[in-house]
Amino acid sequence: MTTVIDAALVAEHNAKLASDLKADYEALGGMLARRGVDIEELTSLAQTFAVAVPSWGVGTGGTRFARFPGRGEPRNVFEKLDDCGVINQLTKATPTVSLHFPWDRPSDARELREAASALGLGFDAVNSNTFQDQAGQEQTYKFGSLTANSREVRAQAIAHNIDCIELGKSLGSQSLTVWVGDGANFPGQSNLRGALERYLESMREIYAALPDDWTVMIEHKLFEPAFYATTIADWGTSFACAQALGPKAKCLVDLGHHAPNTNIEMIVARLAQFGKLGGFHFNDSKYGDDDLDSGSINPFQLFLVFNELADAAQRDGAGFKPSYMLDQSHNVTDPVESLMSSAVEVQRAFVQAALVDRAALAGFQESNDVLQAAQTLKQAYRTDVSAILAMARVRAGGAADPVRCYRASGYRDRVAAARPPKAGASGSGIV
Ligand code: RM4
Ligand code: MN
Ligand code: MN
Repeated sequence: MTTVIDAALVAEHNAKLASDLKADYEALGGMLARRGVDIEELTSLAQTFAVAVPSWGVGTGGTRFARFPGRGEPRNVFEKLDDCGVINQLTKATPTVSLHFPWDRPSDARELREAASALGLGFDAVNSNTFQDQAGQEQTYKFGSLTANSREVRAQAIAHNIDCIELGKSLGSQSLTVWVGDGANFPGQSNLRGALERYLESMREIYAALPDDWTVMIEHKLFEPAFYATTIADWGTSFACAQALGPKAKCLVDLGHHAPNTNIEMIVARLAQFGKLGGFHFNDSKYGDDDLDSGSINPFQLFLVFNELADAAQRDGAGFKPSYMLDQSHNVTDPVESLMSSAVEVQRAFVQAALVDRAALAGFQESNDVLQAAQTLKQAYRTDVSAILAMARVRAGGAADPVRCYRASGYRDRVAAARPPKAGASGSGIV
């Protein structure tokens, strides 16, 4: 396996931090032991955690107003993979990449698959894009894609999704995520029920092209780019469509795709209860689809989501395995640093949720001891599990402190020199 960062540099970095980490780990281990928790079990559990990196996240994003490019942005899917290789090498928590077509369309799928496996990477869900027109495309998505009035437009959008499945098959992916921006900007612009009927009709054709071991994930989003009425705006619509399509259709929860203050953990509980929780796009937000770094605004919400996931795993056993993916847009930070720290924040929530004393919680719920029930969650959430996460990384060959190690490696300077920006290119990311 090729490592993008020199393995000796990572080892040297870890050696420098080894005695501090040992002391922190032992102190935390002692504290947990007094609570009857074995730190080693948590560290092994932390090592099982994996979240996919979105290929579109390694370039600088942008807003509707501007995009301020970063240095050394990847200019093609192979360079994106290198950046993803760094993220996984240092965090050991991101072994897969989620690709977005046509942005990442390879000319040779085998070459791409080999490049990924040389870096120790695989592929998670592939994503279709019918929210933008592509050069040379015959029909425009200005008035919708899978829900469009025009049969030709719908046919083009369906064909693109089927093409994504084919590409995904050749890359070893096993799921397709469909997010459409379709909807209306004005009351009366479109027949609300008719649009959803057309969506289902289109999705049935895509569903029919899925291999038996594939899943299609329906991603809902409250608004934007359709500001008055988005066709797949909420989990209820997503759930109804997944139900109507069949067992291979599930729902994807992007944390930023809800109104502020929505109880997202309850949505997670509902979807899990009815067997329709397909996966996540993790990010954080203050107002809308902000695509900020996971855990940067509301880490308690992230913990509560993982608390529901731990509950579902306990109830449903090994069959319960939603996909974990990041979906973020980095405008003012180095995307590699943001993605590394975000992966660690999601992993932190996963480990903290495992610390919840579920039997005690169930007892307090049963006896209506509200305060103690709430305190049981808070005790887990307040526990600083950083030493567990660092130890899990170091034991797997990752970095004790991924951002510090990354900065010491000089990777960004190296790629800045090797990847001069292409004139006129918007780079990767969502613009
Ligand atoms: C959307 C949505 C999708 C992603 C695009 C790039 O807001 O979150 O998951 O495909 O952004
Ligand atoms: Mn998303
Ligand atoms: Mn989004």
